[in-house]
Amino acid sequence: LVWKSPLPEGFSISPTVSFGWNIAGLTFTIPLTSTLGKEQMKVMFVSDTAALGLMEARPEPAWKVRLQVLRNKELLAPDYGAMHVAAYLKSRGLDFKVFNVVADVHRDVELFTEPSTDPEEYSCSLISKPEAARRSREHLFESIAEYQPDVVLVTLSIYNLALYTRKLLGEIREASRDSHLVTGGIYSTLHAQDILSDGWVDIVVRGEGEVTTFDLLEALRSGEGPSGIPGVSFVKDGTVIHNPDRDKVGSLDHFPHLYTVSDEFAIKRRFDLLSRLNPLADYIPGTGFLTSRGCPEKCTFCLDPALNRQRVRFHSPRYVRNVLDYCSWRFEADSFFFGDATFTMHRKRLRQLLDLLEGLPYSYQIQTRADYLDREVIGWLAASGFTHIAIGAESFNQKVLNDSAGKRLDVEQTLKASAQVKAAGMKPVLTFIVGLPGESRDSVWRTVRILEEKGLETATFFPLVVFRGTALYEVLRTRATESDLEAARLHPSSEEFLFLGDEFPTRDELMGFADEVNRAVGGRGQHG
Ligand code: B12
Ligand code: SF4
Repeated sequence: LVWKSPLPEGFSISPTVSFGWNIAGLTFTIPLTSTLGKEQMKVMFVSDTAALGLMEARPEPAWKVRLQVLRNKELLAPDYGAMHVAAYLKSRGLDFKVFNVVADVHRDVELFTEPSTDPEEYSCSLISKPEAARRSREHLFESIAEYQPDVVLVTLSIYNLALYTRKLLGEIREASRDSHLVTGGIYSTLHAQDILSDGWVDIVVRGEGEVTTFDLLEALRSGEGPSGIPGVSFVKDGTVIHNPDRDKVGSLDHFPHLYTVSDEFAIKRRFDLLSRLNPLADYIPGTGFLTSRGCPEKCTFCLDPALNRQRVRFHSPRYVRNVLDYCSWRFEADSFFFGDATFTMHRKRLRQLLDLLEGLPYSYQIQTRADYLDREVIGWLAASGFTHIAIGAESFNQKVLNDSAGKRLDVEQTLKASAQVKAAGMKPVLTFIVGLPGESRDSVWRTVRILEEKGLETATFFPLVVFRGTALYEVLRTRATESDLEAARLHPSSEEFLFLGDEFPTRDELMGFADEVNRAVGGRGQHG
């Protein structure tokens, strides 16, 4: 429930001061800035650009029939990060429009339905046809031409299609020459220099986008420009300037929740389509949410350490209950997914949160680490309706796990926690990486045998892809030449690189082996 009260005419308070609070689960929000004497700007969010990339760049093997569940999810997921930013702008009384370049255009479930049954065939669905991509593209550029925005906000977050999006930004620049073109998201945070050097984008929002974007829009509106705004990068007189980082807010509860912009991002439509298309309701829009941000660990393959610097912040249990109440009111689902890196990390808060789940219609799926799962916590989860516990196991080779993956975890802990999760009647969902430095094929097969022996049947093996910005990318750089790196690029639109080495010298060997192992364990490649 959001209560908004405009301040008296002419009233103005610095936009950086804290503005919202939460009493007994109700979020009260007061816009603290005045627009008096300033012109309103036309602000436009472009959502679904990664989905458009999937349709136009067609990265391998995304359009194989066997990947239809993941693909539909990627096509219909909103830009969650942009939703957080938009929710904050809305709570501060700032107007904007959202153009969902896929979800606004492709509204029928039949478009996404897969007629072909051969898993190795390419999709024959209508959404896979060039005509579908063309319609989304037209919607994007017609919307820009019609709306004539002053500011265009585009998500550039996912490495998998980063080069596609950077190219698309050039086209958006052409179509809206006089607007301020702004990007934000994970890739934007870590590669602002590259994005600005392309010459299309005016300003990059780095890190947590809520307050920075609001302050930036205010500065643009007043004519001040971005130079005084922490957390942005921009070009001045041909030079890229990176302003200092912005401190992250202390309490996440200061932010309104992302589903307060459900209408703008067409969440109900996305939810209806996906819940009809996907048999497993894991992270469907309207049924997913992060109750915390960040992770205290620093695995070498993960971007989280670079983004959150091992700091974890939590929403209060009461805030989480509000989101769940809101979603159960808006979307009729029976399963909810918490995408936190380590959902069970804070024991006391976990207990309080579980106590607040009473009376909700959901069962729950989570991700966490094995070292935050003991018998008592597992018992709590089972008793509170949790069904799937995803654990990043990475490798059952202890040396590889610690030295190559940098994961501070004992294999025995993972095995013990998984067995206890199973014994408590829930499903342990284990994810592994194939191709970590030092791990041989034999060692991976040993992991598979352990899974079989322990009766842990829900496991997926992902080939090691390295994101620029991770510790492992630096290792890759020291041993690979530029041309080796290019050869290891996942596909031409990607900024992910396969970690090719002695054991898996070619892409085909690594990808082929991962497929072989997944077939052996029956893995289906969920999210992540
Ligand atoms: C939900 C989720 C999904 C959903 C939806 C993704 C989506 N479209 O948002 C689904 C299930 C579809 C999904 C799929 C994939 N995901 Co995913 N996913 C997540 C998850 C669990 C939560 C994302 C979230 O809610 N973030 C919360 C917000 C608050 O954080 P944020 O996005 O960084 O946004 C903030 C800032 O970056 C900034 N910002 C963000 N966008 C914008 C835009 C503008 C204009 C501005 C100004 C600012 C701004 O402000 C935001 C608020 O502070 C994260 C893990 C995590 N803990 O974040 C992984 C994660 C984002 N996924 C990841 C990956 C690898 C994938 C896949 C590539 C997996 C695969 N192998 O296919 C696909 C790619 C799909 C796609 N095209 O988007 C990686 C991302 C790595 C990367 N950057 O490339 C993450 C970080 C998990 C991990 N640790 O590896 N994913
Ligand atoms: S892989 Fe998981 S445990 Fe490791 S740093 Fe990333 S989020 Fe944390």
